[in-house]
Amino acid sequence: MIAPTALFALDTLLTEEEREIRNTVRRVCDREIRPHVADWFEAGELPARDLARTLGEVGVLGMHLHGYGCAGMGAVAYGLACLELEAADSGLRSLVSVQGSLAMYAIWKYGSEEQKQEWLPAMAKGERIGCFGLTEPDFGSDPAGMRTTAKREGGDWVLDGTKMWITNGSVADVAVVWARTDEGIRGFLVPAGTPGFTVNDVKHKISLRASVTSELVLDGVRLPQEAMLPGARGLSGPLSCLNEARFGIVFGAMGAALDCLETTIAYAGEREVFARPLASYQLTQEKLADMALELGKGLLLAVHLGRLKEAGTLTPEQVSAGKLNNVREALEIARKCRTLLGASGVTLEYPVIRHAVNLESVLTYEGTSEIHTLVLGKALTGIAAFH
Ligand code: TGC
Ligand code: FAD
Repeated sequence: MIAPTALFALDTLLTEEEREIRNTVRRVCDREIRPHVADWFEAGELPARDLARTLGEVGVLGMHLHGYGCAGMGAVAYGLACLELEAADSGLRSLVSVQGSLAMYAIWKYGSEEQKQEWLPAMAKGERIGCFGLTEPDFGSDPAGMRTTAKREGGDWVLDGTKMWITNGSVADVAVVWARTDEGIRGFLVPAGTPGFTVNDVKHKISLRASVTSELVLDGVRLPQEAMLPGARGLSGPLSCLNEARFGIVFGAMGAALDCLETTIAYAGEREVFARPLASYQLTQEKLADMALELGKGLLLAVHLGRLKEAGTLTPEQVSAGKLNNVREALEIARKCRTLLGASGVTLEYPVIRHAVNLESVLTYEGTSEIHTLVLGKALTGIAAFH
C-alpha cells in the first residue's frame, strides 16, 4: 500500500524546509485542533482567540509576508500550511487565510508605515485578529456595486453601510472595510468598538461551523484620515488581496480532500461487506483510483502555481484556474468518500461529511466557481461575460 501523495512522489518537489514546515503545522493540528474540531463544528463555536495565539506561535499568520514580525516564507511553504490546516478543517484555514492573506496582506501592501507598525507585529503573533469586509448583502460576486460609502467631513471620514458574511467578524480587533468614495473604492481600518460600528454573528450555518461569520454594520462611523489605506485605489485593491487568499485555497482544498481520502482508504480496508473488505471490490477501487488521480493532479497544480508565485509570474487567471479546479475536485472527492462510508459517512465520527459541507462554502467564497469559470472564459476569448 502507498499513500495517495506518495503515488505522485510529491515530496520530491519540496525542499527540506518546506517538508519541515508542513510537518510542524500537521503536528500542531494533530495536537490542538483534530481532537476538538468535530465538537466545535457541532456546537458552532470556535475558540478563535486561543487558536490565533497558538497559530501565531507556530508562525503561520502572515507567514508569506516579509518584515513586521512575519516569517517571510515562500509561497509553497505557505500553501502547505494551508493544506495541513484545511486537512483539519476548512474553518481553521479560513481563520488563517483571512488573517494573513486578506487583513494583514491589505495592511502590508497598501498601509502606511504607522498602520503597519501598529497592526502587523501583533497580528503575526495572533494577539490581534483582523477581518476583511468586501461582500455586502446585495453584492457578493459583483463587489463593484457596493453601497457602503465613506464621505469626507472636515478632516475625517464617515462610513455608512453593511458588510455581510465576514469571516472572523465578531472576534476581530480590526476590520479592513472597503467603501465607495468620491475618488473610487478605498480601504479603511476600522478598530473594533469604534462608535457606530456593530457586529452580528450569522447563525444557523450548516457549513463552516467551526468558523466565525458575521455581519458588519457601519452607521456613521467616524474615522480619522489616517484610517485610510493610502496605497489602495479602486477595485484592484481588494481584488489583489483576494488573489493571495485564493492561492492558499488552491492548496487548502487539497488538504480537505486528502483527509477524506486517507480516512476512506482506512475505512474501506476494515469494513466488511458481503463477507469481504469493502476495499476488495472493483467498484471501490475505481472510486479510490479516480480520487487519487484528481488529488495528485490538484497537488501538482498547486505546487506548480506556488513555484510561479515564488518566481513572481503567477497571474490572477492562473489562481482562478487553481481555485476552480481544486475546490471542485475536492468537493467531488469528499462526496465520493462519503458514499464509501455508507451511513457512517453522515456522522461527525468521521471527518468526511464535515469536509464536504465545509467545501460547499469554499466553492462559493473567494469567487464562486461560476465567477472563476468566467475569469477563464475572459482569458481565453478576450470577452468579459460577467455583465
Ligand atoms: P474588472 O473591471 O474586471 O476589474 C476592476 C479592476 O480590478 C482589476 N482586477 C484585479 N486586480 C487584481 N487581481 C484580480 N484578481 C483582479 N481582477 C480584476 C482590474 O484589472 C481592474 O483594474 P483597473 O486598474 O483597470 O481598475 O471588475 P469587474 O467589476 O468586472 O469584476 C470582475 C470579477 C467578477 C472577476 C470580480 O469582481 C470578482 O473577482 N468577483 C468575486 C468577488 C469575490 O471573490 N469576493 C470574495 C470576498 S472575500 C471572501 O470571500 C473571503 S472568504 C474567507 C476565506 O478566504 O477563507
Ligand atoms: P451571488 O453573487 O448572489 O451569486 C449567486 C449565484 O449567482 C452564484 O452561483 C454565482 O456564481 C452566480 N452568479 C453571480 N454572477 C454571475 C454571472 N455574472 N454569471 C453567472 N452566474 C453568476 N466575503 C468577504 O468579503 N469577506 C469574508 O471574510 C467572507 N467570508 C465568507 C465566509 C463564508 C462562510 C461565506 C459563505 C461567504 C463569505 N464571504 C466573505 C462572502 C463570499 O465571498 C460571497 O458569498 C461570494 O463572493 C458570493 O457572493 P453571494 O453570496 O452574494 O452570491
